Amino acid sequence: MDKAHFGLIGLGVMGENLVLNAERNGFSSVVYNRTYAKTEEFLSGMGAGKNIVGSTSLEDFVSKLQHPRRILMMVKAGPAVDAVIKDISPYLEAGDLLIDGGNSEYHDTERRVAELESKSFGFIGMGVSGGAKGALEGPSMMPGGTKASYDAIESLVCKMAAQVEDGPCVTYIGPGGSGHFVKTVHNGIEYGIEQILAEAYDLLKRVGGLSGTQMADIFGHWNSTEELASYLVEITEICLRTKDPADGSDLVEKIVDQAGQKGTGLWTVVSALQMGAPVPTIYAALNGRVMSSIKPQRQNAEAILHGPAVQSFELCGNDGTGPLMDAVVLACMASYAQGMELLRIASAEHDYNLNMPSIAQIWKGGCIIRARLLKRIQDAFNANPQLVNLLIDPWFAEQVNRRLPGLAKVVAGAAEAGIPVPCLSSTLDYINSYRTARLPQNLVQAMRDCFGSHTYQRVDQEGTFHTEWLD
Ligand code: NBP
Repeated sequence: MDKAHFGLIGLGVMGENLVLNAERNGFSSVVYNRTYAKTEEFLSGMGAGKNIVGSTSLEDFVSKLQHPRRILMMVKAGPAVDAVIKDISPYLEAGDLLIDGGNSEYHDTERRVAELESKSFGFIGMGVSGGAKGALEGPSMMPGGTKASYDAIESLVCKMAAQVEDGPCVTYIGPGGSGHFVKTVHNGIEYGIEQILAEAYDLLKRVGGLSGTQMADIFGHWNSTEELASYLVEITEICLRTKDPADGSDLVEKIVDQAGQKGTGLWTVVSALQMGAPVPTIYAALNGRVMSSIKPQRQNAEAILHGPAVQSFELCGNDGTGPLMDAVVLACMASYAQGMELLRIASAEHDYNLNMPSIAQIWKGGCIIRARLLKRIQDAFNANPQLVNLLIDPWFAEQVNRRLPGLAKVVAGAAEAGIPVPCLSSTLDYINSYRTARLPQNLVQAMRDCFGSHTYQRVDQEGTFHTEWLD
């Protein structure tokens, strides 16, 4: 057999679908998995009859690839990536290229790019989003590393990616760990939107008294609007409509209310705090998952700590319009705005030179946060590449000004009904803070100077001041 165009290491759910995608697009492939039984299972199952061969060792794998080799690693993020790099390196030659397609922490990618490029191997850290189906049919991909390394994989990734009206959902993101950083922030935005939709569901169920099917109808209406049409709203409708085959009741009500996480939401929030970027909606979503995980404590506290009885208030009509839609729209917009602002700040800090319209473009298809709104985000950054916050773009500002009263009504109603809405209430505080020219931190500065002589600036005089407050 001729040597293969493309190699894949790691036949997990993402790897097996990505190699099928590459093969469908004309790239003959060779696969390697640490546990060989999985390779055999794949080649006799999903990979049967395809232009894909297996390999029994990394040496065998490398020998079956055309030079320069293009190798995609889809293994668990963390030490497994370093282990594969170490084990495969003795067989690689100058010009060969490794791509880490897992959810690696971006500092790890910075280190690996520097190490591998110094040995004349190319290294790309590439975020991949879209789950198993996206990996097979066309994901959104966020590759970072040197431009020369990206050029060597451009034809491959452009064919594999989801396609939207203005091109494939992949582009060169920037140097070092920028691809994995952008994927991390993508996931942070995803955390936000998932929690926002869960809060809407909670209100529709507990305040509105709606059944799963009735709630699904509302989400269906939302999915037909420019502001909310998105993959996550679409699957929320599906989840709420799905019945338990055992008794025909709403399946979602049988699921334990504890949400897991693998790190990218946490990394988004930690990076944002370190870089001074406000991401309160995303942080509230992360904290929502943490709160969900302490279920035994919550069960115990329910009997001890009392709140108001749930009372009805206006949410939305049968067509989905109303204060709750306003609240959900603004919170989703805030998640994107916060994520984009974090990218802007990180780009300056790390010299990533991120192209904001291009990032919005590659998120329009294939990925989990794909949404019609991304066209508006792309337009906003095209109109003003220096835009510091999406919410002050004219189209978004009109949305904020029109929908803010609805968001406030929902947060107030939820507070009076004793129902937690962390993402919605954080969004309200975020917008109210952002549109307030004078915040009360003047008093914080006074206290800091009072107890610690930290000094302060005055609004009416230049310079740095200290007062002996306690005399
Ligand atoms: P997993 O994250 O479950 O990883 C499974 C693969 O890693 C298997 O092939 C396994 O080999 C291999 N592996 C491990 Br674990 N330790 C290894 C080591 N020390 N050396 C060599 N191989 C090792 O698979 P996945 O869900 O397909 O995800 C792959 C990557 O893509 C992850 O970073 C994930 O975060 C990311 N991602 C996943 C999704 C998703 O929807 N699942 C979406 C986007 C990105 P074995 O068979 O021998 O154990």
